[in-house]
Amino acid sequence: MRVLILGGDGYLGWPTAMNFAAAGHEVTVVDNYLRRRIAEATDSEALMATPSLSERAKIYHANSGHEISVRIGDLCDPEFMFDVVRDTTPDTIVHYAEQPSAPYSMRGFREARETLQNNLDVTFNCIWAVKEHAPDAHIIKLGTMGEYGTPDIDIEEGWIEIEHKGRKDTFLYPRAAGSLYHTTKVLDTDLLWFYVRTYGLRVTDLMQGPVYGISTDEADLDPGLCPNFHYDDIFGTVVNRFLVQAVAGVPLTVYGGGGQTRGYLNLRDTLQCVRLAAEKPADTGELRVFNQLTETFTVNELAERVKGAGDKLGLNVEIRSIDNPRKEKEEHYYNPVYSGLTELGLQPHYMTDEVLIEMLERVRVQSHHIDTDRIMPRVRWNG
Ligand code: USQ
Repeated sequence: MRVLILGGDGYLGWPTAMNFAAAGHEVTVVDNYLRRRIAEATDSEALMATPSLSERAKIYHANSGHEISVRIGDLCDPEFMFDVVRDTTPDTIVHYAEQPSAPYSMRGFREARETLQNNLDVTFNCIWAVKEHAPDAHIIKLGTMGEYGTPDIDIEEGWIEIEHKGRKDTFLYPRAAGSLYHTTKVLDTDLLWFYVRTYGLRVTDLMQGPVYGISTDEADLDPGLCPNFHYDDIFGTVVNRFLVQAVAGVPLTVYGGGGQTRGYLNLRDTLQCVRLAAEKPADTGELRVFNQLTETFTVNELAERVKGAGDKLGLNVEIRSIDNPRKEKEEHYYNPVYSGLTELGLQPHYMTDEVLIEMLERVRVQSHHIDTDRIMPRVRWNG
């Protein structure tokens, strides 16, 4: 397949690109380094410095023999998006090209507007580029479990049948996101659904939970191929943050009561899910939705697991609840369905003690790079 990866510089975009190339697909990555610029502007750089995309493509080629083509540019510019799609004639487009941080999107008016505009412009331009120049291409869009929020009923896989006054119909599952970032993903889904039913596009929308991990088969070939691993309050997701905090001797930052439950997955499983979705695409005129997670935990359970693994390494990990900077339920029902990707062939890597210990050891090697000033939350939802 010819695979176009939008947002190829990201935590998930770069490992995905290498994984598709390793499987023999023809891969092009596109990015404008938006996340790098925001990270620099907010003092939120990743734990290990990552080379530019073209340098990483060279390192990967030297280590594997596989080529990855790189295009640098802003996909919010429709002409650039159209050129890229015309030039690459993709079979599959993996769309990660969004401002990915919930806290950044809640930092103030400028950041909220930047998130809204960037995320919706890229999705809109992608839809039109496909419609005009590659109508048979399969769009794989990274959505989020956060689109659903935390309703007091089971979360279905994208769609729900509703019976109302004796009649029935099927609708997108109701959404109630908890940040402006997550809301942009709800709006993306609505845009995609409109164009799927109007123009017969083929789309898979992956509702992903928080991802953790550093290792993939390809990333482990060379230190320069490592994903950008964030532990700061802006870009770091909770598991990766807890791993770094455990190594740095900072008490694990449980926000509020810690009963918040989410669906987690290992970075290796993100790669599997995206590959499975690409290799078994949605039909023409189908918006296929998968809930992309492999297990659910409360924040308190996560903290206990990281503490358990850290203590085995002699780290003497502490856990401390701090005032929750977000507006979210700290105790709630959470029961999502997530069978679709397993039916496609997903073989989960669960969060075992062994997996946690291996990640802690990887972080420990980089402990001299940890800046503990980047750990406490700086953005408040009601700020
Ligand atoms: N949390 C803590 N302590 C921390 C950091 C986070 O208790 O130090 C809590 C948060 O309050 C939240 C949960 O952990 O309840 C998850 O937070 P997170 O920062 O790991 O994830 P979030 O900001 O919700 O977003 C992340 C990704 C996003 C993805 C989403 C899936 O950044 O791209 O869409 O996870 S989900 O959380 O299911 O919406």
